[in-house]
Amino acid sequence: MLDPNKKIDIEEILENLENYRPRRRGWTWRQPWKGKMDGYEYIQASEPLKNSISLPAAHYFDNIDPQPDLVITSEIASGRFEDDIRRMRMAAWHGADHIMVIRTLGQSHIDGLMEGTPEGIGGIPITRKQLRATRKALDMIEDEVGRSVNFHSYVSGVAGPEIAVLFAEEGVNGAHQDPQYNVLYRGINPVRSFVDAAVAKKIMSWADMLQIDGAHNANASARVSWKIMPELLVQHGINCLYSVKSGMKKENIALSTVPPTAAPTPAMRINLPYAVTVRELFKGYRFRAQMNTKYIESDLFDATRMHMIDAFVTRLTGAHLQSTITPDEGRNVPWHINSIRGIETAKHALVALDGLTEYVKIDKKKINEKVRELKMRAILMLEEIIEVGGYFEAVEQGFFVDNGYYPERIGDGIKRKKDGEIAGNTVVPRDKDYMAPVCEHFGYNNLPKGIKKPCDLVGGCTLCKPEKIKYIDELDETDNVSLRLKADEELNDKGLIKPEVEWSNDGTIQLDMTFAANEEIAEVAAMETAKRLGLTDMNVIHKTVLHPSEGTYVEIKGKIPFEIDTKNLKMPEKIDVLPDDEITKFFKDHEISVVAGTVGNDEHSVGMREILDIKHGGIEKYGIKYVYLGTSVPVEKLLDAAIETNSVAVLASMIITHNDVHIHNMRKLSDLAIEKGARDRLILIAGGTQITNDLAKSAGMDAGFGRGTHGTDVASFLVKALTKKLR
Ligand code: Z97
Repeated sequence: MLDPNKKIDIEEILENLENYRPRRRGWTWRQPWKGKMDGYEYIQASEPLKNSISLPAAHYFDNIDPQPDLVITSEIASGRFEDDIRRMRMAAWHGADHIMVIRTLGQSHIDGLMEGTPEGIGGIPITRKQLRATRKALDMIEDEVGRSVNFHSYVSGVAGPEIAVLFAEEGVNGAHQDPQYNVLYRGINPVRSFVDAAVAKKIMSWADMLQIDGAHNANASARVSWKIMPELLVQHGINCLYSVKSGMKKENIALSTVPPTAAPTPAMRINLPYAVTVRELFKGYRFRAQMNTKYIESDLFDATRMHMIDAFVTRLTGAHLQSTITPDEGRNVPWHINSIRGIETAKHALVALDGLTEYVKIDKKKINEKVRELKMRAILMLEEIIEVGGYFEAVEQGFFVDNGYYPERIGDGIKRKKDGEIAGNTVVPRDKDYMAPVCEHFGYNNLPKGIKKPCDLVGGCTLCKPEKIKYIDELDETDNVSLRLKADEELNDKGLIKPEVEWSNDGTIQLDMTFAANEEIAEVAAMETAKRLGLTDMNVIHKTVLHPSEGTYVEIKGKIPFEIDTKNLKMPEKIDVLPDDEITKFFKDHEISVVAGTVGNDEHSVGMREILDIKHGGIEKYGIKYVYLGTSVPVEKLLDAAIETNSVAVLASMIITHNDVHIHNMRKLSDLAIEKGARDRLILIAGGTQITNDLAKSAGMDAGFGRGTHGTDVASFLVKALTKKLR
């Protein structure tokens, strides 16, 4: 069982890995849940988590963390599974239950299975060791959060069927599989691709995996992605029906739906009719909503805005999974923090839009005209595909990813030859007497009479008898998980730590800065700044022009040339702040008043007022009454007022510090309180930019509060001090 206060132990996961078996097979949806949290009713929710991190504003609402009904996806693929596992744990705590180890390059180019854990293959898990270690870690993580976490990658390339078997054996829960992807984007022979897909889909069906198609890649590849809306419907249709015919359940087939356009176009008027069309045409299938990666640049805020608008479409039209694309897709560098931000955006949007359609409905009459038009365009395209002789002929003629709005065609589509391309010469007809002694095999199989299960002929296959699976450990002596962990261990043993964004202790940080200069100058100036700060391996990762000449914002990433020694870190004193509700309840049960003022010749009243006033969360909001005596109040007056009003505490603000006047005033306050016989019943608190708790206590105060103090800190302290007095 994982301990939330301890890091996940990768060594422990690797231990006895050769004998580990995934404990379940197949995809898991969230358990629907309806109910109230902190008095708020949720309609589109799922079972709450056992351990989680809620949204930033949750502390105003008793720290509730409602989970939306949709599965939330996070793409995590740094290339090192040991690092991915840690991020998966972070993601699961924030609300992701679909972890896709998938990136924009790689696996499809590999023609066979590999062993070991090489990190250089675009960050994808194609080895048994990677898969098994990840699934084992996720089994532990799902116990910790109290919800199933789906593990996902992709079944593509010439090695597709082999990968499908590997995934089925290792308990992978979902995968992208779409023969059109291989054809269009990886130049694999179309016939081979479709034959492989049938075999792979059959295996995926046995493993009860969720399948996501590849239509979104047309969105990302087209020059103007809304123009390919009719084609997207056709692509979805081809993969859906092909999957059903290969033996897959409709409920396990997910369409990869992407809003075809984004602002600055009037996106909603295009995306909404498209979303309605897809859902009408593909009833009974599942919908995976993803942002359009084509339009996600390196700007975090733009990605977030797009995500929110897209989530609105999701809530209006319905979906089963919500993906989270981060600006990293633009930069192609995975960052822990952006994965989490993406998940938080999805969770925030879906929870905030809970039950939206109870009040807001799509005007079907208005939208139907557009929906009908899209359907007609798609049907016409299908008809033309049949006319020219079928899918393969259509691909040869460049029907797909053509930037015309069908039936318009520009002639810039992707063309692939039915008889050519990668692995073009590998397709052979199956012999009449073909026989394979394996289960879940696609197509005809001439089993000897009396044999019901093909693998009975060989004493079981790996699907029926997992003990037959051969586990091969890493073969590469220079690039393997043990070596990578060792480097980390050496640092850990010395108590050293480095910041990270991608891999453990990679030493990378991000800096942002604004220069009052044009883009060219700002970029170079930013790099020079980073260089002078001592960073290495620097890159500009984002720029925003604030004005052509007045200013440019630049984000840089780079590595720091040092480690931090955690043994020598001076930890600040921890101030425990009580939850708001607890403070409010206390002061409801114990009505009190305090006196407050700035002391001596001090006219700085702003800080004090912020601590008192309700507007910025001052102590007033908890029901504490205060008598504010104003500025430059003599110490005597503060004490007399406290006694007269029967107050329990004095809040003395002091900003001026020359000649140590603040220390002098604190002492005076304490001495005089003793003299008046009131010290025992009064809590004396000093505050100001130069005040520390230690300083105040040494000068006779009960507490001191410095820069950054909020009303809640002071109220929290009052609760604790008064509780002690009451005992
Ligand atoms: C997504 N953000 O979530 P390669 N098969 C299909 C694919 O769509 C992909 C691959 C294979 C995206 C993920 C893009 N999708 C990234 C149907 C990739 C992977 O091995 O990298 O060539 O292909 O869908």
